[in-house]
Amino acid sequence: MTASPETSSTPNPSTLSRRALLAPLALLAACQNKPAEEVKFYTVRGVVKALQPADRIAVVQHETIPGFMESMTMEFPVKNPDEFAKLQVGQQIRATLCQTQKGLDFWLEGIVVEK
Ligand SMILES: [Cu+2]
Repeated sequence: MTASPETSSTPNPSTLSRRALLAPLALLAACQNKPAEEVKFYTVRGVVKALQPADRIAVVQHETIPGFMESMTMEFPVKNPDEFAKLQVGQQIRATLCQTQKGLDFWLEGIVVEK
């Protein structure tokens, strides 16, 4: 028995710090990946009326969202920069509205341009 106790059990410090950095990004990546009890999902259809790139907000005139909201025009954050970049005023879109259980945070993702 001459195995060194150092080799297998000592965590690599650089691996640990990388994990610490990546974990929050992974949580933001997609609401579908969050635990089911934390986020509610709704399908939203509507027309993009305005875009606010500084805050990555899309103003959308949306249809009724059953169980959540009547039709209205309102601001939706779009967390994913790539998705926001594809939006244009006048587009008819369909998207998933993700809302944290406490209702303090909501955003659109999985945006599909229908027209
Ligand atoms: Cu609304």
